[in-house]
Amino acid sequence: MFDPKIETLPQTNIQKLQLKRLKQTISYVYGNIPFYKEKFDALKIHPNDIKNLGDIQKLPFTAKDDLRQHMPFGFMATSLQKCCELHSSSGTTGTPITVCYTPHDIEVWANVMARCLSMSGLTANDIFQNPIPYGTFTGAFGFHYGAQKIGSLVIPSGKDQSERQIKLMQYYGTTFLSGVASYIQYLGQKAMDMGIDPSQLSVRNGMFGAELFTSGMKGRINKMWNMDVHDVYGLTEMCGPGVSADCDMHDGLHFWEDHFLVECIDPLSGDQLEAEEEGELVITTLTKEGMPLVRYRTRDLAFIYDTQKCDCGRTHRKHSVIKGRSDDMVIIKGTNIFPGQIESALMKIPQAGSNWRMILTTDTIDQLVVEVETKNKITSQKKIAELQRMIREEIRSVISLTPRIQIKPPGSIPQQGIKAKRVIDQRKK
Ligand code: DLL
Repeated sequence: MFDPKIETLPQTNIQKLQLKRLKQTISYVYGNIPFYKEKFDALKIHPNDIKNLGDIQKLPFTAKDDLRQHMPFGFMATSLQKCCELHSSSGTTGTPITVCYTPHDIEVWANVMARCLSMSGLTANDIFQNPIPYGTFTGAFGFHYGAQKIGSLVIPSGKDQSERQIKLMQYYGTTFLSGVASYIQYLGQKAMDMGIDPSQLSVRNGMFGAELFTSGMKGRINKMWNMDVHDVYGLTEMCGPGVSADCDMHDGLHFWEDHFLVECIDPLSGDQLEAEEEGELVITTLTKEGMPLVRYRTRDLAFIYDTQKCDCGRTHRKHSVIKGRSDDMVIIKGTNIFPGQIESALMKIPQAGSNWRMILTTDTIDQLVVEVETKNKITSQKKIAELQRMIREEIRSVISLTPRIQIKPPGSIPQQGIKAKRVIDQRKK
């Protein structure tokens, strides 16, 4: 463990620490962020009203739209002079969310990422390759800081071309890989195109996230690379990667409760849910200086585990793998569909590749088209038709709706940006 004392702190002590930090945070945001002062005043809530952890439910939520209305710096609790780094979300769904970090925020981020990475087996003996673009996206820096904390040798391969990423792995003997989940699958495919079997490289461990990451996809990466695959979760608004990650039990992601107070709510009513009930994760930062947030609605769907203890020895609670984002759910002919359901179905079919997308169109009624690359090139029309049928059946068994399936050659579905875009909605609004 990177920080055994804190990672195994008994739950009662964690909660005491959380309460102390929650009170500090609430006073801090009330005194320094006009948005919170106005909200709390309107609800007649004073920071002194927070007496136990349950009192958090008296506080208002913060939504992404609230942040957007105050971007770029309206949610800052410190002056920009006290900040040393800026990151932002890509802004694909609107105004980019901008976060400025003080040196203390960077230190906390490096520490939580070091805990995550060490949980997945990273040590000072590892050669750690970081194939994520270094930029305003938080991914690369989060991994970089965490791996350096552990003392690993970091190769900041960033957005080097895929062929070069593979060559670097060969040349330097990379043992640990990071990245955006879908890119690692793509990289493995690239290696094979180059005549290199990724399982024969020295990579034995990896930690990936940033997007939908089904167990089917994890299984494929594990087999393709012969590496242990770990999941890491996080979002720009909190720090970036590092809010939680899965340990060697591979059963849920431990979230760092000394820095983040995580709730799970019913997305419609806003009520807190019981453990094991699936809903939206809502996070309050407990130690942030630059841009602290209260009850931030992540839109990510998961549940919090009931179990207090994990066989890995850590005491921080766990949430399930992220099922999807509430805003990624699409409704077709009255059926709610999550991209994760489609991916899980596809991953069961060995001939289907890992790059796919769903396209929603309106004919006379809404139609769902699923485009799927094949793992290897298939030219026989008979085999293509058979694969189409298999995929259609598998998807229909999960979503009770019959999609149109388009089989695509390997590498033909365009990949833009850092994360895979799985839903293309072309319906007439
Ligand atoms: O994606 C931070 C990150 C980078 C996490 C690298 C892990 C690895 P944003 O660009 O702000 O930050 O996007 C955050 O990505 O709200 C989730 O919807 C999704 N996401 C992040 N990690 C996971 C994961 C980074 N492990 C948004 N599983 C979040 C599923 C994830 N979705």
